[in-house]
Amino acid sequence: MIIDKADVIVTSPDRNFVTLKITTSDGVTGLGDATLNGRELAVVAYLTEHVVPLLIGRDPARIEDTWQFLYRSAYWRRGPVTMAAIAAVDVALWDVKAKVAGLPLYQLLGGASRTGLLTYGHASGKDLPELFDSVRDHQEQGYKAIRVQTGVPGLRSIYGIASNATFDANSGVRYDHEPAQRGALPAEEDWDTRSYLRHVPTVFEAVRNEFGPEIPLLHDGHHRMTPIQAARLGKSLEPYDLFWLEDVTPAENPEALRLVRQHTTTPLAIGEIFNTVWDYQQIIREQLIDYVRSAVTHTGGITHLKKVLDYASQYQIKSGMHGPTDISPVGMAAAMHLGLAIHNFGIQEYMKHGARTDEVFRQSFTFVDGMLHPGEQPGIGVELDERAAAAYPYAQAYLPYNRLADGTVHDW
Ligand code: CS2
Ligand code: MG
Repeated sequence: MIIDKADVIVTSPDRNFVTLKITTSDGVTGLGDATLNGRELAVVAYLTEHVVPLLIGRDPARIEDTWQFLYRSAYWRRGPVTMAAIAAVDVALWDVKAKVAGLPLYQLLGGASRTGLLTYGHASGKDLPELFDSVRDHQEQGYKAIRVQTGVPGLRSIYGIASNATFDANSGVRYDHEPAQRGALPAEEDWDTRSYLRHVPTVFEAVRNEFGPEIPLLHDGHHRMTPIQAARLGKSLEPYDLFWLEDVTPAENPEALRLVRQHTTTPLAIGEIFNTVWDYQQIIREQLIDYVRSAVTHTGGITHLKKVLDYASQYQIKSGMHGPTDISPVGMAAAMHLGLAIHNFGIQEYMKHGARTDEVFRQSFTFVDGMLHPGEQPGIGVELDERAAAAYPYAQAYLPYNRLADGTVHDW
């Protein structure tokens, strides 16, 4: 059996998705997610122009060898575009291998280490009443753990607030916050860290008073604070016993987390913009994080992310895989198979996709009583309807960016 065909499929049902579909000489197909939000076409070009020609004629069963070949023969290594392209090939080959074996992928990764995957959803509100409604709405959907994002008085629109986002024009259903906005240019948002730092602890106090001490609560600082501001936020949130505080400070400088660790015991999650184990080496070795936030789609696939998580497990650091709407159902399914098999699973992020996305990607994974399960279909359990996909052509979309009051560009 050899790789006969490799197609790069771009579709935009509710948002842009890039999917690699590998077909073998025996007609077995495998899918891999290559969606890089706001830079989708860069990965399309990397795959189409440089990777697909290298795949034709290869033995699809040699996954590790193909990974090493794509990583080392490119000479230029790492980075979001390269690692998303390699991830798509990797997951598609694992999908093929599991289908050939007639098994759900998690069985090839060592079998199930649990009955399902604890999951968190995104509750948000520009004010407390709206936030409380959103928390209740997610509890009614079954979520057992909830991420809380709030508006900040004085700021027009900030990350994570669904009411700032879009309604599904067709179904009228408001699905969670979709940060990438269709259009020729990125939207500019405003930011002020001091008003945010004053406001957020009051919101968590109110949420705990309203919903009690048990419910696991998470928050995303979305890379916006300096190390000492991040340390202050972590400390001020300690009374509210967060499951984790995410991306508190830009992590290009791993030493920044040492200062945060010195001041707070609030658990830290980092890594959704990381792409290889090298991004994690120091912060794992120095025990500076508690959760690895990488997605399979952005970290070289199952082959590489499993190595990151195996390394993390030596330090009792758990997985907290990235699962927003810009990870396609293919990428989500791959994360679930890996999450079910590894020992050091922590929690899985899960933002539900829109109705049109569910039409394009037929999924066998389930979300029951707050727990995800990848299902028992051979492979990863997701199939792509190419006719439906063709009905939704690519639409330029950008993530917003921030400017401070004095006009300075700031992390979004
Ligand atoms: C976020 C994402 O889900 C998260 O934790 O950080 O929504 C992130 O903003 C997007 O994935 C960016 O594409
Ligand atoms: Mg995040």
